[in-house]
Amino acid sequence: MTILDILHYPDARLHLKAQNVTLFDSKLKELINNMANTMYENNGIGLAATQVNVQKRIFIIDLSKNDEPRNLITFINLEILEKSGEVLSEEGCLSVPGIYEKVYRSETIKVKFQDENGKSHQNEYKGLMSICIQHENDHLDGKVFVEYLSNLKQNFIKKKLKKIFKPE
Ligand code: GNR
Ligand code: NI
Repeated sequence: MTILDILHYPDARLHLKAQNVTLFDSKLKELINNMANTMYENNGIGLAATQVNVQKRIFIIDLSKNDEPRNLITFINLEILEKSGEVLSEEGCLSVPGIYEKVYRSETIKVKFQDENGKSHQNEYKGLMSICIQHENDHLDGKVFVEYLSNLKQNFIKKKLKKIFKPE
């Protein structure tokens, strides 16, 4: 069981753009397995490959409650086909620990993606799943949710996190 290191904002590697997955092999499954262990260990509901310093278009989400069986969903090469509506959503991020801020997201999204076996799916999502998919897909484009906030707030958050994660 491998727990991967999570990059913390403002790490420049969080702003790299991820590339499509072309090979659906056992190495991919191992990466997804390690990402899942890392997400569960840190009590996250989602994790994007960018956050563990892998620039591939992979993210995972599990919205199951603590008293429910796990329900991991793997999204590979996701594309947003249609968006509609707007909602204010309070978000947190494992790469921005301790910070919770409201940002605007599309309410409903229609997406296509592949699963860990390369099989294609098309689906419409609303609610927390829609918000989480947009948050994770942003990571793959090199975007962290705090970039939707004012520069003043971003600078405050940078200062605060630099203090916490100061190299010894
Ligand atoms: O654990 C997480 N919670 C969360 C809450 C509201 C909106 C998005 C998220 S995703 C986040 C995990 C994470 O950082 N994924 O990239
Ligand atoms: Ni995040």
